[in-house]
Amino acid sequence: MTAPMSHPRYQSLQIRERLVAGVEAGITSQEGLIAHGRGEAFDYLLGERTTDSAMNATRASVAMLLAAECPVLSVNGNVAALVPGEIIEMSRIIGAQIEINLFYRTEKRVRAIAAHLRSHGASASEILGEQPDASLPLDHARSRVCKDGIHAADVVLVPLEDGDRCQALVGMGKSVIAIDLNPLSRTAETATITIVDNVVRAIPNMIRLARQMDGLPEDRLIDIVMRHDNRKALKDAIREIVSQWST
Ligand code: PTJ
Repeated sequence: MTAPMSHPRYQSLQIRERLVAGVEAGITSQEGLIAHGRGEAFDYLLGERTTDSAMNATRASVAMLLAAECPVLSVNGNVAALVPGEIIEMSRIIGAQIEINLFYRTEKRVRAIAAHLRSHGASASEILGEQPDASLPLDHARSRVCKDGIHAADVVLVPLEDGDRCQALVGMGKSVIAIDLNPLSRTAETATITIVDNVVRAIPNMIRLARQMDGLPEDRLIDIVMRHDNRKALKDAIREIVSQWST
């Protein structure tokens, strides 16, 4: 079914359809649909907009990625279905690797995601994750990473994360940027910077800011990162939800 453009929830229905198509194409897990439903509920509470605190976190994240020596963008089944072209575009502006890393890992789904990213213009060498050769201290499939990718990264972007891997990456001394609509999640609290926004808005915002900020001196980028306080940003996000519904 294709939602009519006149439908008041057209955008939201379109996103759902992209994820359902992702499941049908073997890219997104069925569990990904459930995770999306949870995200939708928080997005509704946020007013389905990028809040001021999310934009501040986005700016700090872009500064962190631009200042990084070895940045990696982690891709799962939801991200591949929702923002495949945008992830590739951002990786090129930032100079980051893309690595497929799945919670519900099957080799078939990893291959389908890699082929999907290639069909959106990525070259084979831009996509890591098909042949993991290193591991994170985790007892599930997300432990399987690439030596030259997530394992070596100093900054990892983890959209739609589970708290475990976020904790493991931070424990390894890496800076972690999470994109998570739930400001109360373990991931949101554990990440170095959390962007409380929908990936379909956050990644295009990151691309726009990366274009503007590319070329800023390193000390300026580091200053932007240092002035960001994740705990305060999460409190601001909760305040923005409350004020959205209390007027
Ligand atoms: O493709 P796989 O196998 O790696 O599986 C991916 C999922 C997302 C299924 C897996 O990581 C998972 O189970 O995630 P969780 O633990 O359900 O967490 C997903 C988080 O992402 C929740 O806090 C949601 O609120 C949030 N979320 C869902 N959709 C979006 C989102 N955040 C930003 N943008 C979204 N579109």
